[in-house]
Amino acid sequence: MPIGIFDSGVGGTSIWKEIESLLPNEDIIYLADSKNAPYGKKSKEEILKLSIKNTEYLLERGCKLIVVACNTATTNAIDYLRKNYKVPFIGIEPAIKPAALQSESKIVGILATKGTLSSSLFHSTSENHASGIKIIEREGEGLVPLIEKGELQSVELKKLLHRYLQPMLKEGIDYLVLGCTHYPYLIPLIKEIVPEKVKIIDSGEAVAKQTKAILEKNKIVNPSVIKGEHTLYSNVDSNVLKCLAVKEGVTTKVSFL
Ligand code: DGN
Repeated sequence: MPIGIFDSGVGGTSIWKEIESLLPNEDIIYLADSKNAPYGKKSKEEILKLSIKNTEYLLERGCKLIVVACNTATTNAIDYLRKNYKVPFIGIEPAIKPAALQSESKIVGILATKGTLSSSLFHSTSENHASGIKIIEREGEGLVPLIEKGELQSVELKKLLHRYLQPMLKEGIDYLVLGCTHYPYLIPLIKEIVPEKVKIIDSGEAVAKQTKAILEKNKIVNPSVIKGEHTLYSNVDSNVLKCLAVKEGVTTKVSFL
């Protein structure tokens, strides 16, 4: 039985890569709901409806566990999904806690979507795990649509990143948390803007470790020693997914719905 992963587009492939690295024998089905991206500005009801649709698509394909590889969908839908479906769900949250623990300047920047920054889950995590830390929040408006279009080097993208990151640097951040699964694809550009002493962190590795732990706890680890099969579905015919789906040593089938 495969692991299912969904995101509001291609960004969650950053999580798929981490999970494949840690669990190379697992079969994985990834669903990119690019047609409805970005989720960031949609209402809670709309995000919930789309998350249910994505979940049912993956369950129809026999998935044994579902990773909600989208911060926005996690904050808005994971409680409902956990209550209403039998399979385990892994969600993703901005890595505020590790950044707060390691920050020396005690000033941490977070770049995420409006849906994530305004959620109660994000606020409770910040309050519980980052007391005494100044958090500089910034909505990455416009970034997800450009990443969905594959414009990873465009002038517009560079301008937006400058606009969002410069104020954080002025405030003295020493950690930058990427609170959207699309943003790891911006790391090369971000590194051109922020000095080396600013550490950039995302939640991909932590999600992969949590996935492994939950598979083990539920005794649903794939016993096979053969490398897993990977199918990435998208409801938009995009070359971007094909490009982002490339992972060394992994055979991946990309299909459009
Ligand atoms: N990858 C999604 C996330 O992590 O929140 C992007 C949200 C969106 O669609 N804007």
